[in-house]
Amino acid sequence: MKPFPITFNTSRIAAFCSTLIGLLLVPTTQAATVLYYQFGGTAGSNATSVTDSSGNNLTGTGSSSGTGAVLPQYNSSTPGLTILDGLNGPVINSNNTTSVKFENAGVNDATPVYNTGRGGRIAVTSPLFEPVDSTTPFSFTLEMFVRVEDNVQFASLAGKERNGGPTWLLDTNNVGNAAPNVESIDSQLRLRVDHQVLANTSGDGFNQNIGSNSNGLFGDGEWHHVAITFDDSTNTFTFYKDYALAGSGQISAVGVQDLVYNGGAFFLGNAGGGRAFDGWMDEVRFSNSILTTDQFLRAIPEPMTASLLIIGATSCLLRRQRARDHKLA
Ligand SMILES: [Ca+2]
Ligand SMILES: [Ca+2]
Ligand SMILES: [Ca+2]
Repeated sequence: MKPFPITFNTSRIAAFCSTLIGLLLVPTTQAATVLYYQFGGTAGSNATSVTDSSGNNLTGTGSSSGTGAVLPQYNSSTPGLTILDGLNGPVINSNNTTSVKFENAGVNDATPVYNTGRGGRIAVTSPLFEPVDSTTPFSFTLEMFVRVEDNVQFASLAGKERNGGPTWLLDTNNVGNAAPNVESIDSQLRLRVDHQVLANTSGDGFNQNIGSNSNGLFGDGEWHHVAITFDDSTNTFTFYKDYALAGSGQISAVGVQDLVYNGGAFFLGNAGGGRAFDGWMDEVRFSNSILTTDQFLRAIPEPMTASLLIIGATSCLLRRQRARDHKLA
């Protein structure tokens, strides 16, 4: 019997090795969803225990604080029945029938006040929101669909708590008003970053504000997709609204030249340095890398798609009308 010929193709072996190394390296470099709250629930019921669809089981706990404050509740208003994982991406939620509604109790007073922290929130504590140590690169993306009911001054959307404030907080700047008893005409995306040394509750780096530009207005009562990314290599936050850039800013030269973590909660809707949000949130997702706008969650129908459909239908009708007029002439 002839021996089976064994030949070594060195280029093939090299290719195989590089593929193998690539596969082994992928888990440490691949983008991962840390948390994803789809807010599936029964409309009208309290969101006391919020399911995480990321696979990490980061169940959120609903709570409320302050006079007249109520728990966040599931609500039937949503940005769309279908949610896609990225532009033209796969369906990630095929039955999006509920969001979560937050109430600011101050807004409902007989004499409304638009800057109180009396409201509901959802929070979870997990090391998955923090770098393993100070040398570990930790860039991230936070995104959500949001709809404002009443424009509350400095309302907290989402953040990560640290001693006495936030490691970072996505909140809002009131537009066109500063008086507490008058509702602002709009809300503008803003970040607060407390990057003073961990032992301190104030000092260099404390309460740095980073504003979005005029594209960051979202308080018109409609659903919007909003997102921030943090680039750990440059310490830069970037804002997006409805998939368009809405400004960016670096952490200031004073204080710790990085984000400062201490194991505090990741939270939505209230506190952590901001006031109580009044409106709806849906499909909140936190990823441990910088996503591109094409990778952000998409809702069908998008507000943009709906208006394009109307424009399309109107132009069809006009064309038919013109054709008819032409025949008659
Ligand atoms: Ca939902
Ligand atoms: Ca309200
Ligand atoms: Ca950094």
